[in-house]
Amino acid sequence: MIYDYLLNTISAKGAAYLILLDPERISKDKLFPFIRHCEKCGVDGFLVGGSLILDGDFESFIEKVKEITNLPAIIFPGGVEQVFEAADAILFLSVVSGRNPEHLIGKQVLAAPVIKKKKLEPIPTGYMIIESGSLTTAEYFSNSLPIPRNKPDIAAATALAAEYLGMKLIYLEAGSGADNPVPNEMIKAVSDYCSVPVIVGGGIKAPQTAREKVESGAKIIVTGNFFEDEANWNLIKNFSEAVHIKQSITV
Ligand code: 1GP
Repeated sequence: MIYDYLLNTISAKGAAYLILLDPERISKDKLFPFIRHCEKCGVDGFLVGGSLILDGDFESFIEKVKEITNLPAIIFPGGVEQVFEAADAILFLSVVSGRNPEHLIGKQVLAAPVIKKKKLEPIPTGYMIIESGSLTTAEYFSNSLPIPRNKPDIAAATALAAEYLGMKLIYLEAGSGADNPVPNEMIKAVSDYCSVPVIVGGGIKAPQTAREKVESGAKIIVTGNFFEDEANWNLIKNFSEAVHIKQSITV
């Protein structure tokens, strides 16, 4: 089970590091060297998904990822059409920060039978969109208001409600390419207040930032955008060491 793999990784390394692969943003010829490099650098797995798939064939993309690596490929769905059996699991997201019923339960009703049919492991995840500067794709597509970034108490109460509803992960999302990542103070408030692991992603562009998020209580760090520029690949190891707080002494 991938959820157990994540818990074991967190327990062994202090936190887990996942890289987001967006089929629209990485070319097929770069996929192989990128994934191999991630493996060498100690990345713990991949989220696969995107808000919009214009050109790419998502299914063959996931199949390709799984041909290359034994690391988990977890679907991070941008829509109900992004459910494919080649993946190891799927984040079964509910946008609990918003009040849009379509993204709280509507899409989930459509996706659940497909997930069952494809025998994918669903990981129930309370998805919380956090204000991060300018309007993000996640905010726009969810058609809901983000949680104000200076309101850690709202974030903490929302996360606890998600936990009481049975969700097994809380995802604090600043949005891909966000101007500002989720504030440390908010991560601390949420992780002190609830007991399920907290994922933090969006706008993390330096290993030190990733480390601060882990020190504030994040148990899984996600980066995506930053490694779309090949010039940054040499920093993957630094990110990995920064996140794996139990294994590294310096960043
Ligand atoms: C987006 O949290 C992820 O959903 C990753 O964000 O692309 O900004 O790293 P970035």
